[in-house]
Amino acid sequence: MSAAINKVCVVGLGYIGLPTAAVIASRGIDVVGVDVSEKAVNTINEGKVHIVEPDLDMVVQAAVTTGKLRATMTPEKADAFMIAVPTPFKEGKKPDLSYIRAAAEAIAPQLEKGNVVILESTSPVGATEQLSAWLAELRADLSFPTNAQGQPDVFVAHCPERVLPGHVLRELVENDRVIGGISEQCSEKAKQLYHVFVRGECIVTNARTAELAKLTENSFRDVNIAFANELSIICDKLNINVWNLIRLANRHPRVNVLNPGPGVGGHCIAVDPWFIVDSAPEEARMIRTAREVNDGKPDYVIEQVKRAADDFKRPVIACLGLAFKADIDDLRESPAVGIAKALADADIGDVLAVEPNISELPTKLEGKMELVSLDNALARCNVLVVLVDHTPFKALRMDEIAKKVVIDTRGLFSQ
Ligand code: SAJ
Repeated sequence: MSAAINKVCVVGLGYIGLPTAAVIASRGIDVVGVDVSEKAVNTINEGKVHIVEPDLDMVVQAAVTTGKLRATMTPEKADAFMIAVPTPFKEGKKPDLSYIRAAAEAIAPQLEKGNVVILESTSPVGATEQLSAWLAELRADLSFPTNAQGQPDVFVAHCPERVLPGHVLRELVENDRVIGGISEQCSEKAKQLYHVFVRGECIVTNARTAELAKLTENSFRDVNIAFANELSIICDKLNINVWNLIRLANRHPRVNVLNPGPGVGGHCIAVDPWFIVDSAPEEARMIRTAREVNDGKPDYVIEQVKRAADDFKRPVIACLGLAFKADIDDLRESPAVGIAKALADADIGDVLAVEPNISELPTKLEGKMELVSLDNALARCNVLVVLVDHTPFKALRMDEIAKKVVIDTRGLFSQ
Protein backbone atom coordinates (compact mmCIF):
# COMPACT_ATOMS: atom_id res chain seq x y z
CA MET A 1 0.00 0.00 0.00
CA SER A 2 2.75 2.50 0.83
CA ALA A 3 5.17 1.37 -1.89
CA ALA A 4 7.31 4.32 -2.95
CA ILE A 5 6.22 6.53 -5.83
CA ASN A 6 9.20 6.56 -8.19
CA LYS A 7 7.50 7.41 -11.44
CA VAL A 8 4.51 9.63 -12.23
CA CYS A 9 2.56 9.90 -15.46
CA VAL A 10 0.78 13.25 -15.88
CA VAL A 11 -1.97 13.29 -18.51
CA GLY A 12 -2.64 16.77 -19.93
CA LEU A 13 0.27 19.24 -20.17
CA GLY A 14 -1.64 22.50 -20.02
CA TYR A 15 -1.75 25.31 -17.47
CA ILE A 16 -1.99 22.81 -14.58
CA GLY A 17 -0.45 19.57 -15.82
CA LEU A 18 2.82 21.02 -17.10
CA PRO A 19 3.76 23.01 -13.97
CA THR A 20 2.72 20.07 -11.78
CA ALA A 21 4.81 17.64 -13.84
CA ALA A 22 7.82 19.96 -13.76
CA VAL A 23 7.61 20.57 -10.02
CA ILE A 24 7.34 16.84 -9.24
CA ALA A 25 10.31 16.19 -11.55
CA SER A 26 12.26 18.91 -9.74
CA ARG A 27 11.93 16.79 -6.59
CA GLY A 28 13.88 13.98 -8.28
CA ILE A 29 10.94 11.80 -9.35
CA ASP A 30 10.74 10.46 -12.92
CA VAL A 31 7.85 12.15 -14.67
CA VAL A 32 6.43 11.38 -18.05
CA GLY A 33 3.97 13.97 -19.31
CA VAL A 34 1.35 13.06 -21.89
CA ASP A 35 -0.46 15.35 -24.28
CA VAL A 36 -2.52 14.95 -27.45
CA SER A 37 -0.72 17.92 -29.02
CA GLU A 38 2.43 16.81 -30.83
CA LYS A 39 3.57 20.42 -30.92
CA ALA A 40 3.30 20.76 -27.13
CA VAL A 41 5.14 17.46 -26.65
CA ASN A 42 7.99 18.49 -28.96
CA THR A 43 8.27 21.94 -27.38
CA ILE A 44 8.54 20.47 -23.89
CA ASN A 45 11.12 17.88 -24.97
CA GLU A 46 13.24 20.77 -26.24
CA GLY A 47 13.08 22.16 -22.69
CA LYS A 48 10.71 24.96 -23.73
CA VAL A 49 7.11 25.84 -22.82
CA HIS A 50 4.01 26.41 -24.94
CA ILE A 51 2.15 28.46 -22.30
CA VAL A 52 2.96 31.70 -20.53
CA GLU A 53 3.42 31.43 -16.77
CA PRO A 54 6.14 33.23 -14.79
CA ASP A 55 9.28 31.10 -14.25
CA LEU A 56 7.72 27.98 -15.77
CA ASP A 57 10.25 28.01 -18.62
CA MET A 58 13.15 27.75 -16.16
CA VAL A 59 11.62 24.91 -14.15
CA VAL A 60 10.70 22.93 -17.29
CA GLN A 61 14.11 23.46 -18.83
CA ALA A 62 15.86 22.25 -15.68
CA ALA A 63 13.58 19.20 -15.38
CA VAL A 64 14.09 18.23 -19.03
CA THR A 65 17.85 18.82 -18.90
CA THR A 66 18.26 16.56 -15.87
CA GLY A 67 16.24 13.88 -17.68
CA LYS A 68 13.58 13.79 -14.95
CA LEU A 69 10.80 15.13 -17.23
CA ARG A 70 9.89 13.78 -20.65
CA ALA A 71 6.80 14.39 -22.77
CA THR A 72 5.09 11.83 -24.99
CA MET A 73 1.76 11.29 -26.72
CA THR A 74 1.08 7.86 -25.15
CA PRO A 75 0.96 7.05 -21.42
CA GLU A 76 3.54 4.71 -19.94
CA LYS A 77 3.54 2.47 -16.90
CA ALA A 78 4.03 4.46 -13.68
CA ASP A 79 3.32 4.29 -9.96
CA ALA A 80 0.94 7.25 -10.00
CA PHE A 81 -1.20 8.75 -12.75
CA MET A 82 -2.43 12.34 -12.56
CA ILE A 83 -5.18 13.54 -14.87
CA ALA A 84 -5.19 17.29 -15.60
CA VAL A 85 -7.42 17.64 -18.65
CA PRO A 86 -10.08 20.27 -19.41
CA THR A 87 -13.62 19.88 -18.06
CA PRO A 88 -15.60 22.44 -20.05
CA PHE A 89 -19.37 22.51 -20.30
CA LYS A 90 -21.33 21.45 -23.32
CA GLU A 91 -24.79 22.45 -24.57
CA GLY A 92 -27.21 23.36 -21.79
CA LYS A 93 -24.22 24.21 -19.53
CA LYS A 94 -23.82 20.53 -18.73
CA PRO A 95 -20.38 19.25 -17.70
CA ASP A 96 -18.43 17.64 -20.51
CA LEU A 97 -16.45 14.69 -19.11
CA SER A 98 -15.27 13.46 -22.51
CA TYR A 99 -11.65 14.51 -21.87
CA ILE A 100 -11.61 12.55 -18.60
CA ARG A 101 -13.09 9.56 -20.40
CA ALA A 102 -10.38 9.83 -23.10
CA ALA A 103 -7.68 10.03 -20.40
CA ALA A 104 -9.14 6.92 -18.72
CA GLU A 105 -9.00 5.05 -22.03
CA ALA A 106 -5.41 6.17 -22.59
CA ILE A 107 -4.06 5.12 -19.17
CA ALA A 108 -6.13 1.95 -18.64
CA PRO A 109 -3.81 -0.39 -20.59
CA GLN A 110 -0.84 0.77 -18.47
CA LEU A 111 -2.40 0.29 -15.03
CA GLU A 112 -0.92 -2.20 -12.59
CA LYS A 113 -1.73 -3.38 -9.10
CA GLY A 114 -0.70 -0.77 -6.49
CA ASN A 115 -1.10 2.24 -8.82
CA VAL A 116 -2.94 5.39 -7.80
CA VAL A 117 -4.97 7.47 -10.26
CA ILE A 118 -5.59 11.07 -9.23
CA LEU A 119 -8.08 13.34 -10.95
CA GLU A 120 -6.89 16.97 -10.68
CA SER A 121 -9.34 18.47 -13.19
CA THR A 122 -12.13 20.51 -11.65
CA SER A 123 -15.08 18.15 -11.84
CA PRO A 124 -18.78 17.86 -11.03
CA VAL A 125 -19.76 15.79 -8.00
CA GLY A 126 -19.57 12.10 -8.90
CA ALA A 127 -16.92 12.43 -11.64
CA THR A 128 -14.20 10.62 -9.66
CA GLU A 129 -16.52 7.66 -9.05
CA GLN A 130 -17.36 7.75 -12.75
CA LEU A 131 -13.65 7.69 -13.60
CA SER A 132 -13.16 4.67 -11.35
CA ALA A 133 -16.16 2.93 -12.97
CA TRP A 134 -14.77 3.61 -16.47
CA LEU A 135 -11.36 2.22 -15.47
CA ALA A 136 -13.04 -0.86 -13.96
CA GLU A 137 -14.92 -1.42 -17.22
CA LEU A 138 -11.70 -1.11 -19.24
CA ARG A 139 -9.63 -3.31 -16.91
CA ALA A 140 -11.79 -6.20 -15.68
CA ASP A 141 -8.60 -7.96 -14.49
CA LEU A 142 -8.00 -5.32 -11.78
CA SER A 143 -10.17 -4.20 -8.87
CA PHE A 144 -11.04 -0.52 -8.33
CA PRO A 145 -12.52 1.26 -5.30
CA THR A 146 -15.96 1.41 -6.90
CA ASN A 147 -16.13 -2.39 -7.31
CA ALA A 148 -13.71 -3.79 -4.70
CA GLN A 149 -14.48 -5.17 -1.25
CA GLY A 150 -11.55 -4.08 0.92
CA GLN A 151 -8.33 -2.83 -0.61
CA PRO A 152 -8.56 -2.30 -4.39
CA ASP A 153 -5.73 -3.07 -6.82
CA VAL A 154 -5.82 0.51 -8.11
CA PHE A 155 -6.53 3.50 -5.85
CA VAL A 156 -8.55 6.44 -7.18
CA ALA A 157 -8.77 9.95 -5.69
CA HIS A 158 -9.68 13.53 -6.54
CA CYS A 159 -7.30 16.32 -5.63
CA PRO A 160 -8.55 19.48 -7.32
CA GLU A 161 -6.00 21.97 -8.57
CA ARG A 162 -6.46 25.40 -7.00
CA VAL A 163 -3.56 27.50 -8.29
CA LEU A 164 -3.98 31.05 -9.53
CA PRO A 165 -2.73 31.71 -13.07
CA GLY A 166 0.25 34.04 -12.81
CA HIS A 167 1.27 32.54 -9.44
CA VAL A 168 1.11 28.86 -10.31
CA LEU A 169 4.59 27.74 -9.25
CA ARG A 170 4.35 29.34 -5.81
CA GLU A 171 0.77 28.24 -5.17
CA LEU A 172 1.44 24.66 -6.33
CA VAL A 173 3.86 24.28 -3.46
CA GLU A 174 2.39 26.56 -0.81
CA ASN A 175 -1.37 26.05 -1.08
CA ASP A 176 -3.14 23.54 1.16
CA ARG A 177 -4.56 20.62 -0.80
CA VAL A 178 -7.88 18.86 -0.40
CA ILE A 179 -7.46 15.15 -1.11
CA GLY A 180 -10.63 13.16 -1.60
CA GLY A 181 -10.17 9.44 -2.10
CA ILE A 182 -13.04 7.17 -3.03
CA SER A 183 -11.99 5.30 0.12
CA GLU A 184 -9.68 6.26 2.99
CA GLN A 185 -6.95 4.04 1.57
CA CYS A 186 -7.20 5.93 -1.72
CA SER A 187 -6.80 9.27 0.08
CA GLU A 188 -3.75 8.04 1.96
CA LYS A 189 -2.12 6.72 -1.19
CA ALA A 190 -2.73 10.02 -3.04
CA LYS A 191 -1.43 12.01 -0.06
CA GLN A 192 1.88 10.17 -0.38
CA LEU A 193 2.43 11.85 -3.76
CA TYR A 194 1.43 15.36 -2.66
CA HIS A 195 3.80 15.16 0.30
CA VAL A 196 6.63 15.04 -2.22
CA PHE A 197 6.08 18.63 -3.40
CA VAL A 198 3.41 20.40 -1.32
CA ARG A 199 4.47 22.48 1.68
CA GLY A 200 0.86 23.40 2.51
CA GLU A 201 -1.33 21.04 4.51
CA CYS A 202 -2.80 18.00 2.72
CA ILE A 203 -6.29 17.58 4.13
CA VAL A 204 -8.09 14.33 3.55
CA THR A 205 -11.80 13.95 2.80
CA ASN A 206 -13.92 11.86 0.44
CA ALA A 207 -14.03 12.32 -3.34
CA ARG A 208 -17.49 13.91 -3.53
CA THR A 209 -16.67 16.49 -0.85
CA ALA A 210 -13.37 17.33 -2.57
CA GLU A 211 -15.24 17.82 -5.85
CA LEU A 212 -17.78 20.15 -4.28
CA ALA A 213 -15.07 21.96 -2.28
CA LYS A 214 -13.35 23.05 -5.48
CA LEU A 215 -16.61 24.09 -7.11
CA THR A 216 -17.49 25.98 -3.93
CA GLU A 217 -14.24 27.96 -3.98
CA ASN A 218 -14.81 29.21 -7.51
CA SER A 219 -18.53 29.78 -6.99
CA PHE A 220 -17.81 31.78 -3.85
CA ARG A 221 -15.58 34.06 -5.91
CA ASP A 222 -18.12 34.26 -8.73
CA VAL A 223 -20.95 35.23 -6.38
CA ASN A 224 -18.78 37.91 -4.78
CA ILE A 225 -17.71 39.33 -8.15
CA ALA A 226 -21.37 39.33 -9.22
CA PHE A 227 -22.17 41.37 -6.12
CA ALA A 228 -19.52 43.92 -7.15
CA ASN A 229 -20.71 43.94 -10.77
CA GLU A 230 -24.31 44.46 -9.72
CA LEU A 231 -23.20 47.30 -7.42
CA SER A 232 -21.39 48.97 -10.33
CA ILE A 233 -24.61 49.02 -12.36
CA ILE A 234 -26.62 50.33 -9.39
CA CYS A 235 -24.00 53.05 -8.85
CA ASP A 236 -24.16 54.12 -12.52
CA LYS A 237 -27.91 54.51 -12.14
CA LEU A 238 -27.56 56.54 -8.94
CA ASN A 239 -24.58 58.53 -10.25
CA ILE A 240 -22.20 57.32 -7.55
CA ASN A 241 -18.55 56.35 -8.06
CA VAL A 242 -18.57 52.60 -7.38
CA TRP A 243 -14.83 52.41 -6.63
CA ASN A 244 -15.09 55.10 -4.03
CA LEU A 245 -18.16 53.41 -2.59
CA ILE A 246 -16.39 50.04 -2.32
CA ARG A 247 -13.31 51.61 -0.71
CA LEU A 248 -15.56 53.16 1.94
CA ALA A 249 -17.62 50.02 2.55
CA ASN A 250 -14.43 47.95 2.84
CA ARG A 251 -13.34 50.10 5.78
CA HIS A 252 -15.82 48.03 7.78
CA PRO A 253 -13.88 45.25 9.54
CA ARG A 254 -16.12 42.49 8.23
CA VAL A 255 -16.78 43.74 4.68
CA ASN A 256 -14.60 42.91 1.68
CA VAL A 257 -16.35 43.73 -1.59
CA LEU A 258 -14.41 42.54 -4.65
CA ASN A 259 -13.79 44.56 -7.82
CA PRO A 260 -16.34 45.08 -10.57
CA GLY A 261 -15.09 44.53 -14.10
CA PRO A 262 -16.27 43.96 -17.67
CA GLY A 263 -17.44 40.43 -16.78
CA VAL A 264 -15.85 37.23 -15.52
CA GLY A 265 -13.48 35.37 -17.81
CA GLY A 266 -11.16 32.41 -17.79
CA HIS A 267 -12.05 28.77 -18.00
CA CYS A 268 -12.67 28.23 -14.28
CA ILE A 269 -14.81 30.77 -12.49
CA ALA A 270 -17.09 31.32 -15.49
CA VAL A 271 -17.60 27.56 -15.87
CA ASP A 272 -17.41 25.71 -12.55
CA PRO A 273 -20.49 27.23 -10.84
CA TRP A 274 -22.60 25.73 -13.65
CA PHE A 275 -21.54 22.25 -12.44
CA ILE A 276 -23.25 22.97 -9.13
CA VAL A 277 -26.31 24.35 -10.93
CA ASP A 278 -26.41 21.21 -13.08
CA SER A 279 -26.28 18.94 -10.00
CA ALA A 280 -28.92 20.88 -8.03
CA PRO A 281 -30.85 23.10 -10.45
CA GLU A 282 -33.74 23.89 -8.10
CA GLU A 283 -31.54 24.65 -5.12
CA ALA A 284 -28.63 26.58 -6.67
CA ARG A 285 -30.57 29.81 -7.13
CA MET A 286 -27.99 32.33 -6.00
CA ILE A 287 -25.14 30.56 -7.78
CA ARG A 288 -27.11 30.60 -11.05
CA THR A 289 -28.08 34.26 -10.63
CA ALA A 290 -24.46 35.23 -9.99
CA ARG A 291 -23.45 33.53 -13.24
CA GLU A 292 -26.20 35.40 -15.07
CA VAL A 293 -25.18 38.75 -13.56
CA ASN A 294 -21.53 38.23 -14.51
CA ASP A 295 -22.37 36.90 -17.97
CA GLY A 296 -24.58 39.96 -18.53
CA LYS A 297 -21.89 42.50 -17.69
CA PRO A 298 -20.18 42.54 -21.13
CA ASP A 299 -23.50 43.51 -22.79
CA TYR A 300 -23.87 46.34 -20.30
CA VAL A 301 -20.37 47.62 -21.19
CA ILE A 302 -21.08 47.32 -24.93
CA GLU A 303 -24.19 49.50 -24.49
CA GLN A 304 -22.17 52.07 -22.51
CA VAL A 305 -19.62 52.30 -25.34
CA LYS A 306 -22.33 52.55 -27.99
CA ARG A 307 -23.91 55.47 -26.16
CA ALA A 308 -20.50 57.19 -25.91
CA ALA A 309 -19.87 56.56 -29.63
CA ASP A 310 -23.15 58.25 -30.53
CA ASP A 311 -21.53 61.63 -29.78
CA PHE A 312 -19.10 61.18 -32.69
CA LYS A 313 -19.59 60.80 -36.42
CA ARG A 314 -17.24 57.83 -36.69
CA PRO A 315 -15.17 57.52 -33.53
CA VAL A 316 -11.94 55.63 -33.06
CA ILE A 317 -12.55 53.31 -30.11
CA ALA A 318 -9.49 51.95 -28.29
CA CYS A 319 -9.98 48.80 -26.20
CA LEU A 320 -7.26 48.56 -23.57
CA GLY A 321 -6.63 44.87 -22.86
CA LEU A 322 -7.94 41.64 -24.36
CA ALA A 323 -6.77 39.09 -21.77
CA PHE A 324 -9.23 37.73 -19.22
CA LYS A 325 -7.35 39.44 -16.40
CA ALA A 326 -4.30 41.55 -15.65
CA ASP A 327 -0.77 40.70 -16.74
CA ILE A 328 -1.41 37.41 -18.50
CA ASP A 329 -1.60 36.49 -22.20
CA ASP A 330 -4.59 34.16 -21.82
CA LEU A 331 -7.50 35.28 -24.02
CA ARG A 332 -9.67 32.22 -23.40
CA GLU A 333 -13.24 33.07 -22.35
CA SER A 334 -12.19 36.69 -22.03
CA PRO A 335 -15.01 39.22 -21.72
CA ALA A 336 -12.65 41.81 -23.21
CA VAL A 337 -12.37 39.83 -26.45
CA GLY A 338 -16.17 39.52 -26.65
CA ILE A 339 -16.63 43.24 -26.05
CA ALA A 340 -14.01 44.31 -28.62
CA LYS A 341 -15.52 41.94 -31.19
CA ALA A 342 -19.09 43.12 -30.54
CA LEU A 343 -18.00 46.76 -30.94
CA ALA A 344 -16.27 45.99 -34.24
CA ASP A 345 -19.24 43.96 -35.49
CA ALA A 346 -21.63 46.80 -34.58
CA ASP A 347 -19.56 49.02 -36.91
CA ILE A 348 -20.05 52.12 -34.78
CA GLY A 349 -16.48 53.27 -35.37
CA ASP A 350 -12.94 52.01 -35.94
CA VAL A 351 -11.76 49.70 -33.20
CA LEU A 352 -8.17 49.53 -31.96
CA ALA A 353 -6.99 46.83 -29.56
CA VAL A 354 -4.07 47.32 -27.18
CA GLU A 355 -2.81 44.07 -25.69
CA PRO A 356 0.86 44.21 -24.67
CA ASN A 357 1.00 40.46 -23.93
CA ILE A 358 0.29 39.21 -27.45
CA SER A 359 1.93 39.81 -30.83
CA GLU A 360 -1.01 39.01 -33.09
CA LEU A 361 -4.78 39.15 -32.81
CA PRO A 362 -6.73 35.93 -32.23
CA THR A 363 -8.42 34.63 -35.39
CA LYS A 364 -11.87 35.78 -34.35
CA LEU A 365 -10.67 39.41 -34.16
CA GLU A 366 -8.45 39.36 -37.25
CA GLY A 367 -9.51 41.83 -39.93
CA LYS A 368 -12.00 43.45 -37.57
CA MET A 369 -9.60 45.73 -35.70
CA GLU A 370 -5.97 46.78 -35.49
CA LEU A 371 -3.63 45.58 -32.75
CA VAL A 372 -1.67 48.71 -31.82
CA SER A 373 0.62 50.04 -29.12
CA LEU A 374 -0.73 52.08 -26.23
CA ASP A 375 0.88 55.26 -27.61
CA ASN A 376 -0.64 54.69 -31.03
CA ALA A 377 -4.10 54.17 -29.49
CA LEU A 378 -3.76 57.27 -27.33
CA ALA A 379 -2.78 59.35 -30.34
CA ARG A 380 -5.78 58.21 -32.37
CA CYS A 381 -8.76 57.35 -30.19
CA ASN A 382 -11.81 59.37 -29.22
CA VAL A 383 -13.26 56.73 -26.91
CA LEU A 384 -11.04 54.78 -24.53
CA VAL A 385 -12.44 51.58 -23.03
CA VAL A 386 -10.37 50.06 -20.20
CA LEU A 387 -11.08 46.34 -20.21
CA VAL A 388 -8.04 44.94 -18.39
CA ASP A 389 -5.91 46.51 -15.66
CA HIS A 390 -2.54 45.46 -17.12
CA THR A 391 0.43 47.06 -15.33
CA PRO A 392 1.50 49.28 -18.29
CA PHE A 393 -1.98 50.83 -18.36
CA LYS A 394 -1.68 51.81 -14.70
CA ALA A 395 1.07 54.26 -15.64
CA LEU A 396 -1.32 56.32 -17.79
CA ARG A 397 -1.51 59.94 -16.71
CA MET A 398 -4.72 61.93 -16.54
CA ASP A 399 -3.41 64.49 -19.06
CA GLU A 400 -2.94 61.66 -21.61
CA ILE A 401 -6.62 60.78 -21.48
CA ALA A 402 -8.01 64.26 -20.80
CA LYS A 403 -9.64 64.72 -24.19
CA LYS A 404 -11.07 61.21 -24.47
CA VAL A 405 -14.39 59.79 -23.46
CA VAL A 406 -13.26 57.12 -20.98
CA ILE A 407 -15.19 54.00 -20.03
CA ASP A 408 -13.17 52.51 -17.23
CA THR A 409 -14.51 49.06 -16.33
CA ARG A 410 -11.56 48.29 -14.01
CA GLY A 411 -11.38 51.46 -11.94
CA LEU A 412 -7.95 52.37 -13.28
CA PHE A 413 -8.67 56.08 -13.01
CA SER A 414 -10.85 55.89 -9.92
CA GLN A 415 -8.51 57.73 -7.58
N1 SAJ B 1 -12.43 39.29 -11.47
C1 SAJ B 1 -13.17 40.45 -11.29
N2 SAJ B 1 -13.15 41.04 -10.06
C2 SAJ B 1 -12.41 40.56 -9.02
C3 SAJ B 1 -11.66 39.38 -9.22
C4 SAJ B 1 -11.68 38.77 -10.45
O1 SAJ B 1 -13.86 40.93 -12.21
O2 SAJ B 1 -12.43 41.17 -7.95
C5 SAJ B 1 -12.45 38.62 -12.79
C6 SAJ B 1 -11.07 38.57 -13.46
O3 SAJ B 1 -10.81 39.75 -14.16
C7 SAJ B 1 -11.24 37.37 -14.37
C8 SAJ B 1 -12.14 36.43 -13.54
O4 SAJ B 1 -12.77 37.25 -12.58
O5 SAJ B 1 -11.89 37.72 -15.57
C9 SAJ B 1 -11.43 35.29 -12.85
O6 SAJ B 1 -10.18 35.73 -12.33
P1 SAJ B 1 -9.62 35.27 -10.91
O7 SAJ B 1 -8.30 35.91 -10.71
O8 SAJ B 1 -10.63 35.49 -9.87
O9 SAJ B 1 -9.51 33.68 -11.03
P2 SAJ B 1 -8.85 32.64 -12.07
O10 SAJ B 1 -9.93 32.18 -12.99
O11 SAJ B 1 -7.60 33.16 -12.67
O12 SAJ B 1 -8.44 31.47 -11.04
C10 SAJ B 1 -9.44 30.90 -10.20
C11 SAJ B 1 -8.89 30.84 -8.77
N3 SAJ B 1 -9.96 30.54 -7.83
C12 SAJ B 1 -10.19 31.28 -6.72
O13 SAJ B 1 -9.53 32.26 -6.47
C13 SAJ B 1 -11.26 30.85 -5.82
C14 SAJ B 1 -7.78 29.79 -8.69
O14 SAJ B 1 -7.32 29.62 -7.36
C15 SAJ B 1 -8.27 28.46 -9.24
O15 SAJ B 1 -7.26 27.45 -9.19
C16 SAJ B 1 -8.67 28.69 -10.69
O16 SAJ B 1 -9.76 29.62 -10.70
C17 SAJ B 1 -9.06 27.36 -11.30
O17 SAJ B 1 -8.24 26.79 -12.04
O18 SAJ B 1 -10.13 26.83 -10.97
